[in-house]
Amino acid sequence: MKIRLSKIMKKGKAMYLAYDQGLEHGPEMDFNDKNIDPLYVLDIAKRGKFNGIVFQKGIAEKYNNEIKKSKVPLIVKLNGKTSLYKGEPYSRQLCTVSEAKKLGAVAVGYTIYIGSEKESKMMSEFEKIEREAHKMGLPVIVWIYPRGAGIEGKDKSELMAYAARVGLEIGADIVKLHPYGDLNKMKWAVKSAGRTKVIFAGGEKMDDNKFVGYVKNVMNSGAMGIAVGRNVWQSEKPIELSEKIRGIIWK
Ligand code: FBP
Repeated sequence: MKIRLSKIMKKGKAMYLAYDQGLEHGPEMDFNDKNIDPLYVLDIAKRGKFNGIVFQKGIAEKYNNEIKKSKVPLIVKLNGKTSLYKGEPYSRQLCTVSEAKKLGAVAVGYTIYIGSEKESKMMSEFEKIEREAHKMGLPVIVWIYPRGAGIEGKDKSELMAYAARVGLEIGADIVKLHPYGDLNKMKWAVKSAGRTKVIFAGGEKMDDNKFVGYVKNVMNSGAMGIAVGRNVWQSEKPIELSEKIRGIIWK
């Protein structure tokens, strides 16, 4: 079956709005009175013309009518963990591909912590997800974050390229990376991903103008775009910022 990447990108580029931080970090760390409401963030995704919004299944289900009405493409994140979890990083599967599809997802996401002692468990969950999603024509986005015992003492930008390559090797359509190092290191990571497309994460909130500069760097690396969360929905002017980001991605 043909993988329908066109539903979550435009002219080979994309910007996604990530909103799974409520699970990953908790409300105290990332949210204020406005952005604690999923509908506030969905509205940013719509007005900011994002190519997809990333929700865990609970939000995708409880706010399903509004998501459908918004017409923002839904990407359901299939695994996750809280910030309270201790031990070797492991992000357990919480939703199946068919559940995500029933909720209206046009793509699914999954996190793998390469270097973790539990890496092979995540690889094995991913392998089943990838097969099932591709059978249904759904693209698979994999967040690959090097973490855990295996990465101690290793160079972070080399690990970024490794993460990118793993994305290609395991059959991901899009790999999401945390950026490390200068533009050349980011270019090398994009090259390492071959025909798997690369998006970079946004990271902790920085000044809006600084973030615009960061997005320029991301696009100069050859990446297809970004999957940003906090930098947009924590901004005082999220729509204005989204417009600026759009201007860079599709310049
Ligand atoms: P941000 O743009 O807010 O950094 O979001 C990107 C993201 O990958 C989210 O999807 C996820 O919740 C978060 O970062 C995980 O961050 P970390 O594991 O580094 O705490």
